[in-house]
Amino acid sequence: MTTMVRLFDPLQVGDLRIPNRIIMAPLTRMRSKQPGNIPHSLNAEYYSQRAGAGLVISEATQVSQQGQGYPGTPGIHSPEQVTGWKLVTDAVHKAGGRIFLQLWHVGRISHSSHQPGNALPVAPSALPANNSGTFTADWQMTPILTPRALELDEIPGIVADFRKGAENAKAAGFDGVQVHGANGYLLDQFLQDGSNKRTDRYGGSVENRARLLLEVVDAAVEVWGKGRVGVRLSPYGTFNDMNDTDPVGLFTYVLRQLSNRGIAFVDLIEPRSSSAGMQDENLVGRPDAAQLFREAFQGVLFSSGGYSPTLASEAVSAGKVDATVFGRLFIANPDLPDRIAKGAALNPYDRKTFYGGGETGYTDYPVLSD
Ligand code: 8OZ
Repeated sequence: MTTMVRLFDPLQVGDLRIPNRIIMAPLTRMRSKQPGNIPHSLNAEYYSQRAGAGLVISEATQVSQQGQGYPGTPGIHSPEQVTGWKLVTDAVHKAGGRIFLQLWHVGRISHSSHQPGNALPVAPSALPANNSGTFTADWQMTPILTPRALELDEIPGIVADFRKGAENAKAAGFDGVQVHGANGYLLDQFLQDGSNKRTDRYGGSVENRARLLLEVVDAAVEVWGKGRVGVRLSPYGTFNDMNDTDPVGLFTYVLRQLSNRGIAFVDLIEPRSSSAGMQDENLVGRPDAAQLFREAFQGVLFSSGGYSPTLASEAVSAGKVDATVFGRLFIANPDLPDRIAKGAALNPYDRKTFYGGGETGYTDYPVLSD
């Protein structure tokens, strides 16, 4: 006899028991307080409105100034940022929620205007992403720069920045951390052979290309314990000019390694929606990541990528994934789990207000009880 799992069945995610399988995606909104990229009360209000999620994952948060690539994204490397994030975690906890911080380094997806000393962005290899452009610190679109390849002796410093970010996240009252290994940022740039042409122990074989991600995960686990660390990956993702000659071989290896570590969860972004809101979802005929990789990872599997409530409920009840991650629908529906439970209509999202600005399109979406 089998019982159908539902979106509203609780789930054990590492050390946490979460009340539903409707996860709030990490969502870049570029609304931290300036100068200093500091979370503030507006951000606390936004996150607390969404505390009904089984788990809230914070927006991508740079672990160092070098790790920033867009204006207004928050950091987790200064004391002021830690104090600012405390407002957010307190507000989410007061509203009954749970929140992980997403640890981020953009690598080559940056511009010298964000970098300490106006330096070049860093990457595994001196290869620019073939992107249409990038934002300077004062929101000007500008051509992307050719990054500087990290020296071998700089890599321990990158791991140390992630470790410090994990420690700061603890001081800021988060419930855990998610390592951002997806979407063409630094850790993904090391993973995939389109962007990693190194010939040292961080390039070449799959084992070598996965080394940096795994070192960062191990550092996060040392700080938090394996039950409070998650990882996000985007196999077959093409956002930020990513490509690899053997995604199945690469990500099967990475997922087996993560499986052996017994971390809290992995979130796989489905390739049908590889591009974080920059392009439209549902590219037909793309591979099915949950199906391809479920076997390689024995732990809790989250799945992201243009889910409707119906598709999410089907994926969970079929046992294909353990929980589903919602981005755009959570932007527009602070009470998304409540609406799904009641079968209520969903507010449409307004793409124009995704990035930057103030409360408009951020904290002013209506809830059912309004
Ligand atoms: C959209 C705009 C800027 C950054 C990602 C952190 O794709 C992002 C991002 C998304 O993971």
